[in-house]
Amino acid sequence: MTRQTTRSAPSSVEVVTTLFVVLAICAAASAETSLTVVWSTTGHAASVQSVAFSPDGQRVASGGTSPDSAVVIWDAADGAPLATLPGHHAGVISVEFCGDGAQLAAGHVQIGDVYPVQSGVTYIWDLDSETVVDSFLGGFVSVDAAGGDVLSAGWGIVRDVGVHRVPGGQELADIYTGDYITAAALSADGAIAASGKYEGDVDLWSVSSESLMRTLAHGGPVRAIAFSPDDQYVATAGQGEGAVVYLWQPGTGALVRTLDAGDAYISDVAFSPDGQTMMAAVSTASFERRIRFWNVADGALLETLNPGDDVVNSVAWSPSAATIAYGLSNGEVVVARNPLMLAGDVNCDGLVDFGDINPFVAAITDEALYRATYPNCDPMYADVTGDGAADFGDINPFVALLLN
Ligand SMILES: [Ca+2]
Ligand SMILES: [Ca+2]
Repeated sequence: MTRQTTRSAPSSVEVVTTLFVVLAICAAASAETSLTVVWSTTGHAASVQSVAFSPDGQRVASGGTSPDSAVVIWDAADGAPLATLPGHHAGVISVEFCGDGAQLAAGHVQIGDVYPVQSGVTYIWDLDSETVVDSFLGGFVSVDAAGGDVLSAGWGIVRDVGVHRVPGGQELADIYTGDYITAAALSADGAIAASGKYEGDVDLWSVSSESLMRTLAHGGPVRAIAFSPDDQYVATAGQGEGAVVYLWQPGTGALVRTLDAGDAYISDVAFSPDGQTMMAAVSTASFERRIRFWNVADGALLETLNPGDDVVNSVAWSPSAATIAYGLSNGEVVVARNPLMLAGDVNCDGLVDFGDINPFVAAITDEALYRATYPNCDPMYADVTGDGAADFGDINPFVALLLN
């Protein structure tokens, strides 16, 4: 009897093992997805500190630092500049659309005339007339889900958190925090204002009673705060000890989980419109710039994009989640595809196949019918070309996807 030393047919265990190795290699290879840029433009003379989509997804606003210190409004589909709102003071640090998208809140840094002290001021622009209709103390802005309540907080000597209703400017809260504020956010329902400190804690304030609800023990300087669309979570992120995204329950102050990729610092965080995905602009431990995506429910890192060498200061989701926008330290504004979105999967079952033909036809011909039939999907999944429009130009590329 000879010992069998030759390897003939692999056992099922070996096949399964090999398959797992191949899958693992594929998973590792897909961990950094190639970036699909829809458009990019150098619209600012200096660093873009903030970007935001309008509620209808048709416009993108960006705010730049000195010397232009301007807000530019772009066509979200192709990056055509629609308006430039002239600069004020030493730069724009924060922009959000408000008032159903008819207005824009822009937080500025201003330097005193007599003493060179910095403070923050927020201007409310009417976008039709391109005029300033209101102004509030504070440079970090955040808007509730309805778009009517505007938080403005902090910067320099301003240690206040204010909440005002637009249009009209009615004051809902004016809270003196006593702290050097480095980030702020308003909950989706407008009931809670969050302010982050350089020292590391994040305070949650009741807007109605103007009182401190609780303090979240975020470690290290806070650079970004965001509430999930259902206010189930508040995310805090920053640098130092806290170069991770913390997810807290605002109601109890409990730390639910942390999203950690070993990064050096995080510039910005944004929940996807459905609240299921967290996007963050990060610098890695070797100071490479990345945009990361995590699954909120279990903290799994889903995707990483490499946007180049310039710092990503700000990230934003389009309302449909088909695209993202980001602003760079070199003055560029970029709109790119959401890497988690499978173009052509128009019925959102995770596959691009013949089952997508009918929803594709509906998406490009009858959007109302499409939305009624697929309420949890989005017609932008039919935008196979990635030009921001789901239309007849997508037919041939969609057919090619089906046949390949
Ligand atoms: Ca499908
Ligand atoms: Ca298209």
